[in-house]
Amino acid sequence: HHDERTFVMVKPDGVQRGLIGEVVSRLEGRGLKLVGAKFMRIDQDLAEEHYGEHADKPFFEDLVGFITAAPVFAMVWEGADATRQVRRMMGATDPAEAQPGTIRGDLGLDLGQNVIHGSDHEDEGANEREIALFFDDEELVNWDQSTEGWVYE
Ligand code: DAT
Ligand code: MG
Repeated sequence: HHDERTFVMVKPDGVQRGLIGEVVSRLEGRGLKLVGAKFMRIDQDLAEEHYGEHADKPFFEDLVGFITAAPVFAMVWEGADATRQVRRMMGATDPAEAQPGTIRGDLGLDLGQNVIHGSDHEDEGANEREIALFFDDEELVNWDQSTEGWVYE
C-alpha cells in the first residue's frame, strides 16, 4: 500500500523565512507524492480546532497566535507509511533537540518556531482528520506519478 495520506504544513516561520521550497523539495526527493496544496491564512477557529488537543496546555494561546500570525503552506502527501515517514523527516518537536539531517534539526533553533507541522502517526486517524479539516475532497488530486516504479519495488 503506497496510498497512505498525511497532512503537512509549512508554518508561518517557514513561510516568512522562504523555506516552502526547501520543505517541498525534501518531501518530493524522498519519493512522496503531492496530492494537494494551498497557500492560506489560518483563522482563529481553524487554529483552535487544529490544535484542540493542546487546548489545556499553558502554551496554547501563544501557539494559536503564532499559527494565525502569517500565511501557511498546507499540503497533503501520499506514500508508503507517509505519516510516520514525514514525522521521521521532521525530527523532534524542539528543533534544539532534533537531529541534524531532519527538517527541524537543519532549519530551526526554537521550540515555538519549528518550521513544519505533520500529522501525528501515534494518534490513530489524525492524518485523515487533519486532511478533512484543511481540504475538501475535490481539492485533492488523484494522479499516477510515472516515477512510482522507480521509488517502490
Ligand atoms: P508536534 O508539532 O511535533 O506534533 P506537539 O503536537 O506536541 O508537537 O505540539 C504542537 C506545537 O506546539 C509544536 O510544534 C510546538 C508547540 N509546543 C509544543 N510543546 C510546547 C511547549 N512545551 N512550549 C511551547 N510550545 C510548545
Ligand atoms: Mg502534534
